Amino acid sequence: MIKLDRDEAARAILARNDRGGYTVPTDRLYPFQWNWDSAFVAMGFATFDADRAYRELERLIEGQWDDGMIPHIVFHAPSDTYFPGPEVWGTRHRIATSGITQPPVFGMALRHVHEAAVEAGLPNAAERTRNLFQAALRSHRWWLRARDPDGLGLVAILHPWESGSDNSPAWDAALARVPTSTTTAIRRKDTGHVDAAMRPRDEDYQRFIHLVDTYRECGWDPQRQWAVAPFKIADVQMTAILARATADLIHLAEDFGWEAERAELSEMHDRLTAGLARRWRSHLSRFVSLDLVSGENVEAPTQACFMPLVALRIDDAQRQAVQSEIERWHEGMVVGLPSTAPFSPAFEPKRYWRGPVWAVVNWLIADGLRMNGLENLAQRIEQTTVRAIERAGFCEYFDPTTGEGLGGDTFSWTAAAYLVLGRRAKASASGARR
Ligand code: 9WN
Repeated sequence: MIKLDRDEAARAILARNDRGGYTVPTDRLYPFQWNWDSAFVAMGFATFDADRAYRELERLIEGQWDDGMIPHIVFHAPSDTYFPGPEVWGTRHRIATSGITQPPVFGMALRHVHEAAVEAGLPNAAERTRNLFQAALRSHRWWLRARDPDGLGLVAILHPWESGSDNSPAWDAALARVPTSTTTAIRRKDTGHVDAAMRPRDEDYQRFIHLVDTYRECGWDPQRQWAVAPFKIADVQMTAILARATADLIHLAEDFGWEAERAELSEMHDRLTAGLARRWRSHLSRFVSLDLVSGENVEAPTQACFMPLVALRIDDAQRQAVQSEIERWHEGMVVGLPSTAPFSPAFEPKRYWRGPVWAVVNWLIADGLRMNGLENLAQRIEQTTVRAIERAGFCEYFDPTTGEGLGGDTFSWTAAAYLVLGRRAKASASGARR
């Protein structure tokens, strides 16, 4: 067998998961195109093939709804290895899609891909960026209209799957109020691919599907869904990613001299960053989401609490607090950042979003730490992520207490994270030697 170097191995995973211009997260377990996975994957492709990076985003946009929403799954081609498939969602887009969305990393990816394409001298980069920019702008308008109708400066999720952190302890209290009854028969496929102990529980799935049934009965109309949603959380992770993506779109609008778009995006950005800034809780050293059904703060210590760093400039006192809090989360861990604080009673080091480390989360958190002058911590997170992948492979996630690779293997976004963070880790190591 020919031995590939790790960058080649990462590129080979992207090639292997390519289904014709879009990339599945991994074979069988996730056989369609997922929204935020594809944004990270596009940035991974941009390290060696800017044309293919654009394709990833263009194929995702084939699923964009007329109202601007970019769905969390685009079902380009049939597969019976995943539940819930298109028949459960019952949406009416030209291509079958799910009816909910996912974190809008898209705008961030677009700026990244655009810059790589310009550097590579790719012909028609400007035109492709312009088309995708308009799609991103439509989706950001959707976010504010559909998911912040009361102008809080925070966007809400109506389903845990939208957060991308499906069974995070952050949702426990809110999800407990969602009934377990479903009109759809639940036929889980995930536990046929991956050990059930590393996945959400059956009860979580009942509630997940109850929410899908509820929104399908609303005909996927955003206003009706907002009115009846039994699960509605103004999420700091989602808002932070949206605000950051908005800043990246502003950057592109400035580059291209699109003044009207720049002004519109700047207004959005001010609204979102003001909303986020109000969610800091100094006694916790973290940002907290807001449960819009109960009116309570979501105080569960999860990775989401640090995500606002990708969008905000925090002050000195906050910087010190974040630094010591993140160091506390690393105590006794082989690899950080755990998705749930190890000192929390909800911490489970192998169960999906209740403890394991996710390479793409670390990518964002390290970006936010660096933006806020916490370079050493950013480097430490990047380097330990890269080392975990080198030891365990391109796994879906990692046990923070042992570094063991878990969940699906040959994972596209882990390969993409390796390509991007591996370069940064090498650059910071050579900077340190100079
Ligand atoms: C539901 C594809 C997706 C990721 C999510 C992750 C997981 C799906 C699932 O897989 O969610 O969307 O069926 O478990 O939680 O972040 O985008 O990799």
